[in-house]
Amino acid sequence: MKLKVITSNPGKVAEYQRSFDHLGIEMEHYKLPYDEVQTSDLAEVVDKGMDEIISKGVRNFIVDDSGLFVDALKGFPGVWSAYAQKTIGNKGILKLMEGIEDRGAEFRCCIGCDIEGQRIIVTGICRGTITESETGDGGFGFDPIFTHGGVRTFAEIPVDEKNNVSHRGNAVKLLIEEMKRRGLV
Ligand code: ITT
Repeated sequence: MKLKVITSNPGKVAEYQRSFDHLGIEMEHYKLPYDEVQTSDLAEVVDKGMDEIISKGVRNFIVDDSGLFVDALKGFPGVWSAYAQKTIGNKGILKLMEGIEDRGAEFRCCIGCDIEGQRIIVTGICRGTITESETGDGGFGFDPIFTHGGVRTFAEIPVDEKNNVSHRGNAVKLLIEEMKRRGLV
């Protein structure tokens, strides 16, 4: 079986491929821009995005809307994560966090999967902390400033290790459970 991963982000595709390898499901990077509705609810963005993609005749795909929610910044950048990453970047987030002791944050990932005419939407969370500086060359986005275990950042660990604990990995676990429950895999 093959699923399209509809995203502009090749890092997401690599993570999905590792997560679905053991099921023999192949991930195909598919670029198709779709509107991301302005809402504070990741699942709503995904649900509306899926309607639009299906209306263009594309089926059997995954879409993923994710974000970093920092406690001390009242959830910022949250639904504005892509914009924040492009504008102020990781250095800008670290700057906003200067002198702040509460470094708590969480990544959230909402996955929408269209498979054999069925729709599954799941959300995964990963709690962690914002580091004092950027570390590591792996991963993407906010990975160099986020640590789950308090030592290495997501940019310093292999994809499999990130998938074991990450927001996306946790969402994938729920997705696979639901696929199995429905007899789709
Ligand atoms: P698409 O919307 O095209 O899928 P994107 O990278 O813009 O790609 P999101 O809107 O879901 O994806 O992500 C918002 C931002 O959060 C973006 O800058 C990502 O790089 C970042 N992000 C998402 N997941 C992440 C992860 O696992 N690790 C680090 N940063 C992540």
